[in-house]
Amino acid sequence: MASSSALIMLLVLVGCAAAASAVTYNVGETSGWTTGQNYDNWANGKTFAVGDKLTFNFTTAEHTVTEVTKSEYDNCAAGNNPISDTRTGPATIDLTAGTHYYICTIPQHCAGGMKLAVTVGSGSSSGTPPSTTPGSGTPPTTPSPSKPTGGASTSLQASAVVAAAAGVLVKLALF
Ligand SMILES: *[C@@H]1O[C@H](CO)[C@@H](O)[C@H](O)[C@H]1NC(C)=O
Ligand SMILES: [Cu+2]
Repeated sequence: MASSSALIMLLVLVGCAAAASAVTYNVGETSGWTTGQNYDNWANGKTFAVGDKLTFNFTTAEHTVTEVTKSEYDNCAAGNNPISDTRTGPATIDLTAGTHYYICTIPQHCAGGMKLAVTVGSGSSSGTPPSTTPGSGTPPTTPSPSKPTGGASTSLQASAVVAAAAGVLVKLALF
């Protein structure tokens, strides 16, 4: 039964590739969500995609993760109706498309560094997608597995793995 164990291996590999495409970010890394940090520096250079998650590591009652508007973020002042207000830590938040502004509403904490803005791309890549509109121009039969553009390459690699796995499965079935 060599073919069935090979098949299981393939399924595991495909599963890992799919799981690897969504990322959970630990905000502030080992420092967690606390005062005295610079979360702009932490977020700098990271690409956030829909489906990724942010984990804010903090002790309940010591901090909050409160999503606010840009002006509230800029002024470090949450209104009475924040977009969301998470008071239990650690907190994991699913990222949706758009720019999200998080602050801590404990007095002086936002001014003390507890503010984070993240911009989440609408899909596979960060910011404005380049020229990868499906169905336009390029012939659809040739997959291009190595596009060197940020987050897009992850999903392209994942689909390349899936395509390769499908090909091997067909070969196994023919044995
Ligand atoms: C969260 O913070 C606690 C206390 O500082 C620490 O022990 C724990 O390792 C942190 N967890 C992560 C995932 O960083
Ligand atoms: Cu705080």
